[in-house]
Amino acid sequence: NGCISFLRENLLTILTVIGVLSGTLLGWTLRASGYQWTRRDVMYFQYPGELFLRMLKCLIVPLLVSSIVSAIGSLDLSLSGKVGLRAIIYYMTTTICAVMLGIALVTTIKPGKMSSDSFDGNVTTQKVVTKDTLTSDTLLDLIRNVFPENIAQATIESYRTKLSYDPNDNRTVKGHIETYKIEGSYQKGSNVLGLVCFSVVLGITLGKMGEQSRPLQNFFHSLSEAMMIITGWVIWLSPLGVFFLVTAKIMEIPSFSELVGRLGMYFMTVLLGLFLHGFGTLSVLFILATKKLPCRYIAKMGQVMATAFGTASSSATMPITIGCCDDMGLDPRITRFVIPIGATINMDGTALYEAVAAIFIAQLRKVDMSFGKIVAVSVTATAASIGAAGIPQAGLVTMVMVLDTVNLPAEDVSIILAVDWLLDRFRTTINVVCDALGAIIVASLSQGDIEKSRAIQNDREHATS
Ligand code: DAS
Repeated sequence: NGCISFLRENLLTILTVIGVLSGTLLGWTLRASGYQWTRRDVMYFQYPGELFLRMLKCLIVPLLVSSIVSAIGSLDLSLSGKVGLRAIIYYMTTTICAVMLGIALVTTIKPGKMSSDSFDGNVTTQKVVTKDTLTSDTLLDLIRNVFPENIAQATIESYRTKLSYDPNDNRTVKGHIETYKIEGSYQKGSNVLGLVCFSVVLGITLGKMGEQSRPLQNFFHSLSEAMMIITGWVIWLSPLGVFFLVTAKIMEIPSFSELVGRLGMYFMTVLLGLFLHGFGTLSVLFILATKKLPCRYIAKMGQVMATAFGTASSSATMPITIGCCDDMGLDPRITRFVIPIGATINMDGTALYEAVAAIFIAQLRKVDMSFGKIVAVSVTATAASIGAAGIPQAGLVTMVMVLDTVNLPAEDVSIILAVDWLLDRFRTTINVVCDALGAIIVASLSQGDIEKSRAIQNDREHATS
């Protein structure tokens, strides 16, 4: 009956993993059938998965705001300051370690030098954009198939209506990319960052207001609990949701050959980095901070990792990460403070990937990476990971910032795009594991302060009663 209790405890995780695997199998079979699937066919498979993703995304804003406000509001100011400081120190330390590890690996393995002959110079050739292969109206998809400037112009020209750009607009592709990057990140990413800042300030204000803010604190606390209950319902759709998302993605991707061909070494370098960071750096930090082994906790994160891998969105996985930390018995005030902020700004996997990818492209183009340029890549990769939204392939958009730093054309993101859809899943999983381990570390480091603050609160309540 040990096995039965294991199955019962991990039923949803097992079903979600089966969803990912069967989605991969079905997607592969559909591709292998040789039938020319059009964009519309892919959408039929993608749509149920999109619905699941949107359900999770509906939870993000109310859960993020209510969790942070109720968590900080319920902690006394000195405690929330200490918890916040420990969280920020953890985020910066792990992200910088991830970038350093990525740079160490890519400069020793040198995947770009190994692949450069197979790219034989014309490093940015991709298949022709046709009406069906242009997966959506965003310019990012155009980057996926981008050509040298002049042909890209022709492509935009021919799809002006589809891309619904202003006919008098004569910006170059780079100009569009700049706009897309700014508009794109504004629309999708940084407003979550803005919400986090607003929630922290509101939480601090409620904490300062004391009893006067009790009704508002109760409102946000109830809203946070309500969101977690809804998460408990939505989470049961994960197996189906990730099944359709993965099937559609496998059907849609341009090529598998790049996985083992020209980008094979690059792919393995990023994976090795993510693995070493997740099970090396993070584990060492965890043991130093908590004097416990992380494997026991990581074993309980199956559902979180499976959802992160299936959705490739750490923000969409955030409600499930909070639920997982609750199940581990962590103080909800810490998890609702640390996880939402971590899901927004702490993306170790993304930071490592962007550093590796930028230097890989530089190696392909035989651009020598001076020490100064490597430092510049480290700084921008860290900043880009903070700015990246927790949505699928957000790391690709902010990658443009890192390429700019080493004067590489923004269009070069197309070189690594063929394998980005899969690397995105792995780096999102590491992003989420890092957030969850962070909550455990901050909770254990703050244990003493929490007990002290609880004692003070009890004395205060005894005094008033
Ligand atoms: N998919 C992003 C996330 O949700 C990571 C990335 O694109 O790099 O964390």
